[in-house]
Amino acid sequence: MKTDDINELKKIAVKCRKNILRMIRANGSGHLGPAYSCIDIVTALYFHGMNVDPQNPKMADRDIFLLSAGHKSMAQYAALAEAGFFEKNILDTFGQFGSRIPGHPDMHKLPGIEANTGSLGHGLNLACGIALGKKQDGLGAKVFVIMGDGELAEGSNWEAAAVAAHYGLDNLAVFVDHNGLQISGRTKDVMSFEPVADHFAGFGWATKRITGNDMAEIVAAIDAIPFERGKPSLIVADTVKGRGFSKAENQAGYHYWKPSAEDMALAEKELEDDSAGVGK
Ligand SMILES: Cc1ncc(C[n+]2csc(CCOP(=O)(O)OP(=O)(O)O)c2C)c(N)n1
Ligand SMILES: [Mg+2]
Repeated sequence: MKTDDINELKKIAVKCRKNILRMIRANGSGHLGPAYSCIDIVTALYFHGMNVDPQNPKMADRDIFLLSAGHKSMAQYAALAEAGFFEKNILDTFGQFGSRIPGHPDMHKLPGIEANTGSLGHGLNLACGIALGKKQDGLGAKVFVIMGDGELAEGSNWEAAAVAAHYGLDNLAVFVDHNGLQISGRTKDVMSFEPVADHFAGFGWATKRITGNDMAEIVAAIDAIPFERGKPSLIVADTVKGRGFSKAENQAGYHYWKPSAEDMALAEKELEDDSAGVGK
């Protein structure tokens, strides 16, 4: 399941985007922009970076992934399904009453989900506790988090940023999905936390900035973790919200998408013929 091959990872990211469209088709709507924005990072984590086993999702020395921005859930479900954590026909139940893949991730419903997220501003705090515990048990596991850039407006994140540095959690790595948009517009207009890397560095984190839809750059960043011994790692991942569907790219209006039949067909076609270029 794991690969170092960048082209192979790009192809898997296309399959994951197809899984996302499958969920939206089944449910009639979903967070397309947020899921597409981070799916290249999620793909690289599950298929290159993380020590996880779909056959043994609770293995003691596994790496931990927390999707702090839980509204991006389809990205994680897409990768978990592609990796074999659950049967793909479950994708067709997305968002429906009683589904194992509800709108926001639920650790009690699906193997591979480590925490319930969706209320923004909690994932990093949970991750700090888990990373501290993992350090103490000496198994060498890493903890990975994906946050949104709009999510940084939650003050709880900054307490966690201080805690992670204070305890020297160099087994913790955070990707900020830096797409410049949140639910209702540009992060710089709604609530700005720029420059993101400098704020985390001020608390004592080691930081890198990458293009977050560029598979080679994502893989290089993952391979460099921890960036400095004794410090948590922060990756500002410059992404395009909606990357992979031309109409949605960099559009706040596609944060939550209820597609017409024509638009869904167009989004599917762009993946099929790869006119969006995400597999190239
Ligand atoms: C505590 C909390 N407040 C508000 C929301 C509603 N909400 C859902 S997504 C979102 C915007 C998130 O923007 P960002 O973190 O930039 O993620 P993106 O959509 O760009 O992936 C908001 C405000 C929430 N889920 N939790
Ligand atoms: Mg954002």
